[in-house]
Amino acid sequence: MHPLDSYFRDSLTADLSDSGRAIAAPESDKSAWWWGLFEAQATSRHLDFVARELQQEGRGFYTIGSAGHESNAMVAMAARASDPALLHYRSGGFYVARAQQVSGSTPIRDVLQGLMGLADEPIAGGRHKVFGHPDLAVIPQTSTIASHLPRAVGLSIAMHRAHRLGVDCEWPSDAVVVCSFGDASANHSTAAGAINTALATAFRGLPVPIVFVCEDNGFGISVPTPAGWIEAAYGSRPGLAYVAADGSDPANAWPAILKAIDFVREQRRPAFLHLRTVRFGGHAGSDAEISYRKPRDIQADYGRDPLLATASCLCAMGASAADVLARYDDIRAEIDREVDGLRNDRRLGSAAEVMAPIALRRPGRVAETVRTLRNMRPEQTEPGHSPKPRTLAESINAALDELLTADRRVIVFGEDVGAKGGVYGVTARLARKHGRARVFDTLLDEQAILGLGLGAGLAGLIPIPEVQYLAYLHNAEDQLRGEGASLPFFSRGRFCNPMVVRVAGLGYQKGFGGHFHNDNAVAVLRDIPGLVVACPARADDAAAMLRTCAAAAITDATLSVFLEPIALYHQRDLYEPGDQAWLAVDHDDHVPIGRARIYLRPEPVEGRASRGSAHSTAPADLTMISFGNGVPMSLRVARRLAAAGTVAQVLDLRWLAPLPVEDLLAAARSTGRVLIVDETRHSGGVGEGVITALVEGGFEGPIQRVASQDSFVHLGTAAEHVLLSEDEIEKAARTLAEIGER
Ligand SMILES: Cc1ncc(C[n+]2csc(CCOP(=O)(O)OP(=O)(O)O)c2C)c(N)n1
Ligand SMILES: [Mg+2]
Repeated sequence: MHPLDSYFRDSLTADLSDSGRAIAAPESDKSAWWWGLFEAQATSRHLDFVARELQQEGRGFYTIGSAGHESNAMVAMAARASDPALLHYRSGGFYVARAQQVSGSTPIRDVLQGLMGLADEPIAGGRHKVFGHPDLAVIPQTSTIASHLPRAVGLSIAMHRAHRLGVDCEWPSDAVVVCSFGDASANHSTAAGAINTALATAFRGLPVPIVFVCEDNGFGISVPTPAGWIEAAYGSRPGLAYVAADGSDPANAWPAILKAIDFVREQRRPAFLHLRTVRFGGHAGSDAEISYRKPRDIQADYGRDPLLATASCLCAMGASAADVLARYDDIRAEIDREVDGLRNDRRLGSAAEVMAPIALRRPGRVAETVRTLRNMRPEQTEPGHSPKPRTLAESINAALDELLTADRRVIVFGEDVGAKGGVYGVTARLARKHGRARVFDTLLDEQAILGLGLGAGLAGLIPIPEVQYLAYLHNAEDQLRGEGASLPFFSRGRFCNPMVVRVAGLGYQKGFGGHFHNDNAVAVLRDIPGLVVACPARADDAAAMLRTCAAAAITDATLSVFLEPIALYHQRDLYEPGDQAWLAVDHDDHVPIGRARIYLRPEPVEGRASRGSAHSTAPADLTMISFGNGVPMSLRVARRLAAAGTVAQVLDLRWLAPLPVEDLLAAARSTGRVLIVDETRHSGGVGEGVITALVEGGFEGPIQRVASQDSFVHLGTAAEHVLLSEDEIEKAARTLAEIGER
C-alpha cells in the first residue's frame, strides 16, 4: 500500500477533531456538494495509486499523477461543463469533477485507458496519456509545459471574435477558458508571453475571458520554486485579477475559486488563480524524491493532504470517519473492477492505425470547396476584358481578398498586416475593405500570433496569420510542431487546427539584406507530421495554392505553412528587363496538394538559332527540379542551355511537404538526368528530400545537386558567396548534359 494511502486511512481512523488540523465547516450544510468534491478527489487519488501498480505489472505506461493537487476539482465545480479547459497533467481532480457534471461520463475508464495506452481511450485513442474528452470540453494538451497557454489565450480572444462575426462557435458566448499549469511552468517564456498577450489584449479593451490556474506545489521536478515567487510575479500585474487559494483548505479555497471564475465570466477579463498544492509521490513514479528532499519535509506535506481536508469538512458536517473511509474504499473497488474489465482491451495495431488522424487528405472535396469559394466572389473582370497579369504579391493579395469575401470565417492577422498592409504590401487594403475585426495587427510575438491562430481554429474561424519573416517563425515553431500539428493526433481529429500560416522568406531579396530577412531554413518544417508546406514561385500558382490551402483548412482542418519567396513578390520580368514574363494571370482554381508544375521547354531565344532539339518536340535532355527562387533562375539557365543545344525542362515542386514524388519521378524518368536546384542549404535542405525520393523511387540516371552553402546569409552583395547562383546552376547543368548519351 502506498504510504499516502496508509496515512489517509490512519488519520481518518484517528479522531479527526483531535488531529489539531480541524477545518472550518462551510457556511451551509451542503453535504452533497462536499461528497461530490470528495468523490472527485478520491477518484483521482486512487487512479494515481493504480497507475503505479499497473506500471509495475507492465500494463501501465504513465505515472505522473495529481496526488496533492486534487483540490483543482473545485475549479471544475466553479466552472461550467461547457467552458473549454486546457489542463495541466496534474488536473486529475478537475477532470473527474468535470465528468460528474456530464451524464454518461466514464472518467475512471477514460483515465485508465489513457495510462494503459488503449485504443478505446476516448480522446487520444491511447496515443498519449492526456486529459481530454470531446463531450467534456477538455482539449488535450501535450507534455511540453506551458506550450498550451498561447492557444488558450488565443481561444479566449477568438471565441469572442467568432461570436461577433456571427460564425458558428462550439463555445457559448459567455464561456470562460480554463487553463492550468504548474508553478515552474509559470516561469517559462511561453507562459510569460501568453499571460502578457492576455493582458495586452485586455488593456486594449478587448474581451479575454481566461482564468490561468497555477497549481503551485513548490517544485519543478526537483527544483524548488522560492516561497512567495508566484505571488510576487503575478500578484500585482496591472489588469490581472489575482486570487489565491489553498488546496489544503477547501472550505476557504472554494469561495476564492468561485470568485475567480465568476469574475472572468462577468468581466470578460483575465484572472490568475494561484492554487497552492502539495505534490505527493515525487514528480513521477520514476522520481526518487528522497534524493533531493528531506524525509521530514516529505512527511510534513502529508498534513496538507486535500483529501483529508475534505474528509474533515465532511466529518464536521456529521459524516463519520467510517462513512468517509467506506466511500474511499468503494471508489478503489470501482477502479479495480474497471481495470479488470480492461484486461483484454486492445492497443492500436499498426502504423496506419496510429497515424490515421495525422492528416486528413480529401483532394476531391477540397477541390469542391475551392469551387464553392470561387462562386462566392464578385465578377472581377468586365465581359470582353481579359484578366490582368499580376505579380506574386498582387496575386496573394487578390486571393486573400477573395477568401475574405467568400467566407466570413476567414481572418487575416499578424505584425503590420492591418493599416500598413504588410511589410511588402501583400495585405494592402484588406483591413480597410474587410474591417479590423477580420484583418488586424497583432502583438510583436510570433508565439502569440500562432497561439491566436490555434485558438481561432478551435473557435470555428479559418485563421490566415502572417509571420513577417521565416527567421522569426523559428522562435515560435513549437506552436506548429508541438501544438498545431499534434492536436488531431492526440484527439483523433476531434480538435484540430485549420490554419494557413503565411510566411515571407527565402533569400535573394535586394531591398532588405542580411540573414534574418533572407533566411532559407525550412528543414524544421518539413519533418512535422501532417504539416503542408507550400512554396509558390509564380503569381498564378500563388493564388491557386492559397485557395487550396484555405479550402483544405475548411474541409480537412489542414494546417499549412505558405512560404512566400520575398524576392519574387514584386518581380515582373524573367529573362530580360521589361519582358514582364514573370507576371501571370490567375486562371487555375486550385493546385492539388503534392502536385508539381512543369515548364516543358524554355522560351525560344529571340533572334538566335539554337542547336539541337530546343524547338523540336523531342524530349528534353535533362530535368531541373526546383522551387521558389530556383524556378526563375532555372528557367533562365534553361534558356541559355537551349541556345547551346541542350533542352532542359524545369519542374517546380510547389509543395515542399508532402513532396510531389510521383510528378518528380515522372519528370526525371522522361529525361533520364536530373539537376536539383535548391536554394536552401546543402545540409538539411529540400534537395536532400528530392534525392531520397528519386533513389527510393528507383530512378537510376545521373543526379546532380546544387544548393546554397551551410551558412547564414551575409549582408549586402557578399550574400552571393553563400546563396546558390545561376552560374553554379548552369555549370552543373552543362556537366550533367555531358555525362554519356541517354
Ligand atoms: C518545455 C519543457 N521543458 C522541460 C520539460 C520537462 N518537465 C516536465 S514537467 C517539468 C517540471 C514542471 O514543473 P511545474 O510546472 O511546477 O509542474 P509540476 O510537475 O510541479 O506540477 C519539467 C521540467 C517539459 N515537459 N517541457
Ligand atoms: Mg510544480
